[in-house]
Amino acid sequence: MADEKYKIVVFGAFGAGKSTLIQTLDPQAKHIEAECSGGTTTIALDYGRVQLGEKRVYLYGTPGQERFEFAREIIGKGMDGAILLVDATSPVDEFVEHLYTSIGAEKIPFVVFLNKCDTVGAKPDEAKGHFPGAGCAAVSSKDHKQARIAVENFIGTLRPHVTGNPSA
Ligand SMILES: Nc1nc2c(ncn2[C@@H]2O[C@H](COP(=O)(O)OP(=O)(O)O)[C@@H](O)[C@H]2O)c(=O)[nH]1
Ligand SMILES: [Mg+2]
Repeated sequence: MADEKYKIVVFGAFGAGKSTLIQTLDPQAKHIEAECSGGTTTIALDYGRVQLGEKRVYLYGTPGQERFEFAREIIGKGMDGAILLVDATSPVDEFVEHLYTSIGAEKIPFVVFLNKCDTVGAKPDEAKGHFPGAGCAAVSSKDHKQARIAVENFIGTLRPHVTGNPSA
């Protein structure tokens, strides 16, 4: 049986919950930290996999800091879909708006996850207003079931990369 493969890239500001989301979905996820600029700067990436029925989803977490635009561009190559993870407990700032605009320009399907909705300070409806036209889901990256359902719903809207013999 052919597996459908999806490359999904998670974007979001530092502290939005990207690593938490990927770790929750795949407890075996790898969190990679590399030193740049002679050891003065650390660049952090995440990689995890999740199997949803016949769908194999490869999750890549991008570094959240503004100066790592180059890394986001490299990691984003060939993605089938993107998740913009937003901390719904803090105001949507210019950087998050920038990520939203950049992802929108990529012409690939994306969804906005309004994160940390398990906390009393979360204001998902307020955050949602910043992403007109985008599909939004209120989530908690710490909640395995919720995170999995949100990703599954998004994957269900995508066209797969089918591997194996297409005529089989
Ligand atoms: N309450 C709550 N805290 C969260 C959630 N997601 C992430 N956090 C916390 O937010 C902080 C930043 O999360 P992290 O995954 O490191 O963010 P990243 O920089 O985007 O990778 C950590 O202290 C997490 O435990 C969530 O859904 N709910
Ligand atoms: Mg992280």
